[in-house]
Amino acid sequence: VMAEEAKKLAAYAAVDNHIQNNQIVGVGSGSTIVYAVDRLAERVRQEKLKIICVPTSFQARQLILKHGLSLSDLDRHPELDVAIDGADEVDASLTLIKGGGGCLTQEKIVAGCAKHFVVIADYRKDSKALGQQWKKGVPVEVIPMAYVPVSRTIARRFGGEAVLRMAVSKAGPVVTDNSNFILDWKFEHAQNWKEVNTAIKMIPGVVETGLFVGMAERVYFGMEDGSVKIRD
Ligand code: DER
Repeated sequence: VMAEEAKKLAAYAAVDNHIQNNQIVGVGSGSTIVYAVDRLAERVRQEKLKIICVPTSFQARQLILKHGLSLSDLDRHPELDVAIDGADEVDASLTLIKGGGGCLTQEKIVAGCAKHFVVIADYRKDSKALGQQWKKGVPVEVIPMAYVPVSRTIARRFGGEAVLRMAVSKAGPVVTDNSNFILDWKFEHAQNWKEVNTAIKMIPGVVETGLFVGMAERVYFGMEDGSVKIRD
């Protein structure tokens, strides 16, 4: 099957396995999650489920509202039963690169508030080691006034280069839902991702990294043959 169909297979499997009545659900961002919200809305209607959704971006918020699902936030629901989100790449130990869509910060916050964090992805994201499939680097959200020193520090300490993400449909850099910039760190070789995540997070001006280490409980991969592979 094509990648889009594979995304749908993963999304439906995750929603059907993890969503039940009376849940608070974290809704991720990107294109794969669109299929999950479609399925979630269909089940809410058919089974009259009571579900409250907490978004991870303006995009997720729009998805929730478009489907007439109950919209809430972490002020009212700081503990979520489950969060479902996509990923740009998944390695053998379930370390993720996220942030291809620029929503990594709120995604990581919501994932961290969920009892269970479940990832949905097509086969292209299935990797042995970060960087093998995803070539755009690790996104790092930064305070705009700090992007140059942060970029220089990352390159000096960890190699490669951290490039300011420029917008396509707007002049100038991408501005996140949190009014920040994004650096895409094109790393050169495998790292101790747990250590690197912490070290980058500690650089003054860094808001969040797109490295999700030890957070995902399970990944549903939609495969080319139409099957769904689960990695725990
Ligand atoms: O930007 C993000 O973090 C998205 O969740 C990304 O990781 C997955 O986006 P996709 O489902 O469109 O590939």
